[in-house]
Amino acid sequence: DELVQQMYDDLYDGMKEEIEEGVNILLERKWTPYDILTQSLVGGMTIVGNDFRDGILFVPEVLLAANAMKGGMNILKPLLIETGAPRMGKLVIGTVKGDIHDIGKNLVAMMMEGAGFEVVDLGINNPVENYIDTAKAEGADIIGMSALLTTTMPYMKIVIDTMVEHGIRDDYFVFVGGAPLNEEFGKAIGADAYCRDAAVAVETAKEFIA
Ligand code: B1M
Repeated sequence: DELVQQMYDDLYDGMKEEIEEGVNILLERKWTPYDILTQSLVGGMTIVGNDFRDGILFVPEVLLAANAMKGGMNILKPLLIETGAPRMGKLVIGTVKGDIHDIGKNLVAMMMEGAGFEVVDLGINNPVENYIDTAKAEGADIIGMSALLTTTMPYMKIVIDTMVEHGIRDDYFVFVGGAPLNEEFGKAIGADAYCRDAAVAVETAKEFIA
């Protein structure tokens, strides 16, 4: 698709307005919000990620790309949420301490809301107390943690260990996700589930809550 190719280029170049326009055009063409998210936006960010890894793009450029992506996501958010689904349960989600990546976490939050879950978004760089205190105060069913760095993913274990220490581990389901994680890591740190992507997070939450 020519427009999707163009959007990959625009995302790469951090062109927020063009990305917003592209999203609107795809909506007019009756693409589903989910397909727009996964195919044009996440697809474009994967290209950015590869060139970031390879030293072709640097932090300032990637920040612009992230900002453009968020512009597109903001248009899709109300559409993903407008499902009128019955309330399913409550998720407290945040990116762990030391980590400021929030696009994947935002996507999970968005899709969970779309599926009828109540979502409390803690944002980025969260110490263990943020998860525990908020989950308690909000009466959450699920605690979700996101990490995008190999250096920050071990912090997820600190959160779970602290829950065990406080005798509250079994009060919540703990879901973890983020690009550097895998199934094995999730098991090793004692999470209830590792979620490969936002759609899997929704499916898993439904399984656990139903
Ligand atoms: Co960063 N960064 N970054 N970065 N960045 C990565 C993660 C990296 C893989 C790039 C690379 O080298 N290829 C690399 C990590 C290497 C590693 O640890 N193995 C990296 C690095 C090194 C860094 C810095 C250290 C760079 C530097 O300063 N030298 C720095 C660290 C800052 C910090 O956090 N302390 C840094 C900074 C940044 C920016 C600020 C510039 C920007 C973030 C902007 C923002 O988020 N607002 C950024 C970006 C954008 C990326 C890449 C390019 C894209 C991440 C992204 O948004 N992907 C990324 C490369 C890559 O991942 N390919 C990279 C799209 C998103 C939809 O996918 O987040 O994987 P993802 O989420 C998915 C799933 O993982 C899952 O569902 C989501 C949707 O399907 N999921 C969950 C995620 N969280 C979940 C939680 C759940 C469930 C599922 O809970 C239940």
